Amino acid sequence: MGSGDTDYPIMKDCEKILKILKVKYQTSIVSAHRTPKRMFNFAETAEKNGFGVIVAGAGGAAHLAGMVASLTTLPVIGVPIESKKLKGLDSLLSVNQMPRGVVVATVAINGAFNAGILAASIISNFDAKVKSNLERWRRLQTQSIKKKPK
Ligand code: RP5
Repeated sequence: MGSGDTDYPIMKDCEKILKILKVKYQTSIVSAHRTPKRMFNFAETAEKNGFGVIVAGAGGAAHLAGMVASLTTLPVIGVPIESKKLKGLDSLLSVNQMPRGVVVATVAINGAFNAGILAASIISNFDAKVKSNLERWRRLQTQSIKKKPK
């Protein structure tokens, strides 16, 4: 995620679902603007270091996800973090409006939980345990929906 104080409280939601689905993860601050060399190094070595998916959360002029995507062929999921002045519309467009040929799969503003689900879904293509965890979680979610309001 980026270096803003707003980022981790939101990205914790991603950690939450990854824990539930038992997907191994690492959380780091990799600021596109303030630590560009760290970002470059992280993205370039991510595949070699065993990452299967990268979830990148940033807000405002949110270049992190797009720049990471430009440096790796791993799937990159962008989480636009809500900003104060424009309520995250700036973040959403920065993350989502990628040029043809470099892709960021973008979730909703503050959609870190769904980013975790999507990451798990990608991992489940080559990890049977994660697949069954995800299927079970989806079943439980369906069962938890009431037929009528109370
Ligand atoms: C903050 O600026 C946001 O939270 C966002 O993640 C950040 C982007 O700046 P860098 O971390 O790339 O410096 O407002």
